[in-house]
Amino acid sequence: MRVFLLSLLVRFGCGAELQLEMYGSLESPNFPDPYPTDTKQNWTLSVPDGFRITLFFSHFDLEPSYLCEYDFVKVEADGEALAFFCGREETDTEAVPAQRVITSPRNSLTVQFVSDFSNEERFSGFVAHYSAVDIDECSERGDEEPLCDHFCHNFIGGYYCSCRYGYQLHTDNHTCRVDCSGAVFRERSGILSSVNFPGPYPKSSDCWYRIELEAGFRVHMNFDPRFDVESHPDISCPYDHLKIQAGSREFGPFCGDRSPGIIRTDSNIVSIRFHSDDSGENLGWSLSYTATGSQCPVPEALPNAVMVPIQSEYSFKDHVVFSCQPGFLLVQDGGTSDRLQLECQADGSWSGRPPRCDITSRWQQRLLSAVWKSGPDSAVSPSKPVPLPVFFQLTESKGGLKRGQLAGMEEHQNGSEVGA
Ligand SMILES: *[C@@H]1O[C@H](CO)[C@@H](O)[C@H](O)[C@H]1NC(C)=O
Ligand SMILES: *[C@@H]1O[C@H](CO)[C@@H](O)[C@H](O)[C@H]1NC(C)=O
Ligand SMILES: *[C@@H]1O[C@H](CO)[C@@H](O)[C@H](O)[C@H]1NC(C)=O
Ligand SMILES: [Ca+2]
Ligand SMILES: [Ca+2]
Ligand SMILES: [Ca+2]
Repeated sequence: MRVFLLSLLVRFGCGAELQLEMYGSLESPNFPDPYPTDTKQNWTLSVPDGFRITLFFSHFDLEPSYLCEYDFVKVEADGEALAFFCGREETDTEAVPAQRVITSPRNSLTVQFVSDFSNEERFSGFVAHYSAVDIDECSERGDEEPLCDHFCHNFIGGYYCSCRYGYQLHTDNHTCRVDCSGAVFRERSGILSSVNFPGPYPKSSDCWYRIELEAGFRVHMNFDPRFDVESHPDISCPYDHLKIQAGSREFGPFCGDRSPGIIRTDSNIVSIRFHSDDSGENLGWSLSYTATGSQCPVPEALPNAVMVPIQSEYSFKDHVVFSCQPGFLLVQDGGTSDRLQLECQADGSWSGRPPRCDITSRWQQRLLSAVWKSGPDSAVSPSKPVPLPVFFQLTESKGGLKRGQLAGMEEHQNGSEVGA
């Protein structure tokens, strides 16, 4: 007869080898002769990790007794009794194995046999067989959290986990992480969020995001009210957290279900780190950011000049273009031109000085200052006509003098560069 023994070798760190059988059998002492009296014997069965043991009694013949107090067989695993047998047939107070298959929760099992001082009826005892069966780790989890974050694959003697496309198995072999670092946002506005938002974010991941704008901008962030990062009632964000670093300022850690709302940083560079641990199903966070530039002073209205655009405030990167009213000449730094563009710079100053609009000929300048000497009211009021040559120049502004022109006339009157 061919005996086919399947066994696995399990290596231990110290080098010793323990042979773990995949199946086997056990018998009561002296079987098939009657078992001895006053006997206690234990069998410890073990199979490789990843398996459990099934035990089946093919023969069972013990002395019956009330609640099996004389002779008995007890099956235990991990300190818990799985079966307690005696007798020849099932009664109210005695249990026999019959066709029952006993299954251990894990890879070991002990069978204990005890006989008392007598075996007068020559009970023959028992024969039992055991074998290793695979544990289906993927489907036998009950209410516990699944072993694998995404996919679980059972095989004989073990199981392994895998992840959805775009994720990597963490070195814990169970959770699925993402490579979510290194994104740099260089636009003046944008949206950042945790991966999958508003779906559960990946576990075991560290995500770094950076907003990098030119110096001169300040980043403002506005968090979506939907905010859900795993938290703890007593300890500050021990599991998952969001931290923001902006220049020398730090914001966070943030976790829980209250959105951080609006965060105004003074920095043009912001880094955001989001850490998640290996469990939990939380929905994450999202934020939109905008940037405002350094503010430049509103340029003063210049005499006879037109400035576009007119805004209540000017910030970094904004432009203004100056040109002069007809009949006036744009002068800057000794030269003349049609128009001049100034830019609001990173440090909140303009890229140059505003130009000057000089009247084109000398006699016109004289007339203008002569008119001015009769008093400012006469110049602004359309009901009091001013001498023709000057009025001719000023009608271009359609319906009277603008503030800038009025101020300009003052300057012309006492300004050293024009000379009366
Ligand atoms: C057999 O195991 C049981 C517990 O499982 C223990 O109480 C008993 O002392 C053991 N008997 C022998 C003979 O090792
Ligand atoms: C994960 O699996 C690899 C190969 O299957 C193994 O070498 C490693 O020890 C495992 N890591 C853990 C933490 O179980
Ligand atoms: C010109 O007049 C204005 C107000 O009328 C005055 O503020 C300014 O200092 C004067 N400039 C000169 C150079 O006198
Ligand atoms: Ca007995
Ligand atoms: Ca398995
Ligand atoms: Ca978590």
